[in-house]
Formats: sequence, C-alpha cells, structure tokens
Amino acid sequence: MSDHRALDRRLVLEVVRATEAAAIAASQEMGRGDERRADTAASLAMRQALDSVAFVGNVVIGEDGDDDVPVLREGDRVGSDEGPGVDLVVDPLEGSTLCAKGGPNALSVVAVGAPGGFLRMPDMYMEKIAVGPGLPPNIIDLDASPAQNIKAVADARRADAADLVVCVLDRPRHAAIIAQIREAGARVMLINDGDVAGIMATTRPGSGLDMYMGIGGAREGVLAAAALRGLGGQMHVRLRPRDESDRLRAEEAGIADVDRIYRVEDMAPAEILFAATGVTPGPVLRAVRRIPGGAVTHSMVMRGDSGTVRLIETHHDFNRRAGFDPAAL
Ligand code: VTB
Repeated sequence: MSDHRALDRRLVLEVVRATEAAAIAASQEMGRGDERRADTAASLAMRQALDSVAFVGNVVIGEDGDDDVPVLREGDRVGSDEGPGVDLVVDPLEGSTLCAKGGPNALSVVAVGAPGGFLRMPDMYMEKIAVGPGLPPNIIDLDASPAQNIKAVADARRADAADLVVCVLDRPRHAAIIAQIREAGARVMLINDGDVAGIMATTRPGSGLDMYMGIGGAREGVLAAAALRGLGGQMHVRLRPRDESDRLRAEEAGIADVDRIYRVEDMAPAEILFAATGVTPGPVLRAVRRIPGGAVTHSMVMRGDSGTVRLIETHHDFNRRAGFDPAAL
C-alpha cells in the first residue's frame, strides 16, 4: 500500500453524501417528464455537496451542460479547496430519461481517483463487453463473437449458455447482437437506458444478469470501469466514432489509436473511491423512497484498494433542518 495515498478512506463517506443529495434531488423530479429539470436538480445538489468535501477536486468527466447552468462540467473545480488534489468522474443523474419517465435503473454516481488516473474520454459511442468477478482473466474478448464470449463464460462457470442472461441496451443498432446472443442459447435482458447500472449488476450475484454487451456512451464506460475496480469483474471497450468529427474529438482528447481496446485497469486508477445511489429501482440499488418528513436512500460505496463494498441505507430526516436542502444532508 502506498505511503502517499491521495485518498483517505474516510473520504468515501463524504462522497456518498453527494450521490445521496443528487439522488434525492432527482427523485423529486422523478416521473415528471422533464429530464432536463431532473438533471439540473441532481447536478446542483451534487455540486453543493461536493463543495463541502475536503479535497481540491478536478472534474475530468462531467456533464454536458449549458453554459448558464452551473452544473459539473469537465474542467470544473469542486471541493472545499483543502486537502488532497483528486480527479473526479461524475454523473449526477445517469439515466435522466429513465428518471423523467419513472423507469428503472437511474443512478447518481461519483468516482474519485488520484490525479491523472482516469482515462479522458470524449462524449461518443463505445462498444462494451463486461462480465462479473470470479472468472479466469481475459475470459472475454471484444474481437470475438457474442457466441464465442458466451461459450467461454458458460464453460468457465461449468454452466450452459441458457443459464446466462446478457444485458443489452434496447436500440435498433443492437439487433444483430441480440439475435446472435439468442442464437447462442443465452437469454437477453433489454434495458431502455443506463448501462452503468447494467454493468454493475453483472458483478452482483442474484441480480439476474451475467454479462453486458453493446454500444453505449464512452463516459459511462469509464464510470462502469471505476465501479468494476471495486466490485471486480472484467470489461473490454473500444470507441465507436460515428464520423470524422468524432474521430477529431478523440484525437483532441489525446487518443492516438481509436481502435484500441481498453480494459478496466486502463480506464480507472487502482486507488479509487466510488459511490452510487439509486434514484429509481434497479437490480443492485433501491430507489429513493419518500417517508413522512424525509427520505430513505440506498447506496453502494467502495474503495479500489481494499475492494470492500458497502451497501448503505440512509434515513434522512428533513425536519431536523430548517428549510430542507438536499445538498446539506
Ligand atoms: C448511452 C448509455 C447511457 O444513454 O449513453 C445511452 O451509455 C444513450 O444511448 O447509460 P443512445 O444514444 O442510443 O440514446 C444511457 O443509457 C443513459 O445515460
């Protein structure tokens, strides 16, 4: 263990306050059909909560907000300006459409790492394959077919393809993958949005999901890698630029080879803190629940160093604070 570790283990409990605050703020907009409002509410609450944490934080992957909304964008500084310098990858509301529609799998997420530890990814598509822990290294291969990957995982588990459930975003671009997974004998769980939650679920026995495949956001890929640093599991990803302007943005972000395959350890540092709070129900995290005068949140926090995963149920009492402000939890 390094002598000069940047991340005090107590920080993780500070960071989860920020995801709790964002999740509560988002939940107040849940089902109201306005994803932008939900996003803004979550971002403002998270920003305020992060600003009370004793670090000098640099947002390396954040929201793509309007200039006039002080959300958490790339390059923003957060924290109380005392303590260690850290890099942050944030998504105050991963799955804002899900939240606006009251659908499952919306989360609030923060990952904190030593400076320079996260791969800087432009906002574009990324091809992903992920599987949970307890399997031999390099069991998955982005260059192999879905059938080959399914067979490798099923064989390693001494199971049949039919025992495996593969999570895929429900998009026309996935028609061929979905057909191939079914043909290989495995079962498919289609989700409308939220591949961070989908990838996290593959690591939790009992979630009902074993693998994740398909094309989603690159930033969500880095967040999922941050989660897997603590939860275990494997992931391979590769950028999928759609046009010349995507290629240019990748180049500008310092990515020399757009066809490179990245693994968890290429995307997220070993020294990492990760916190996620459920906004709407998912296979890993429960939704924010309103109770008289307060709310109950369900979060997962972990540190990459130890691999300790904590599931935290927090009971928030709004009445103990004059003028409830989710960011002050
Ligand atoms: C992806 C996925 C995200 O939005 O970015 C998706 O990674 C957008 O996909 O988890 P489309 O362009 O096909 O709509 C999420 O599902 C939610 O942010």
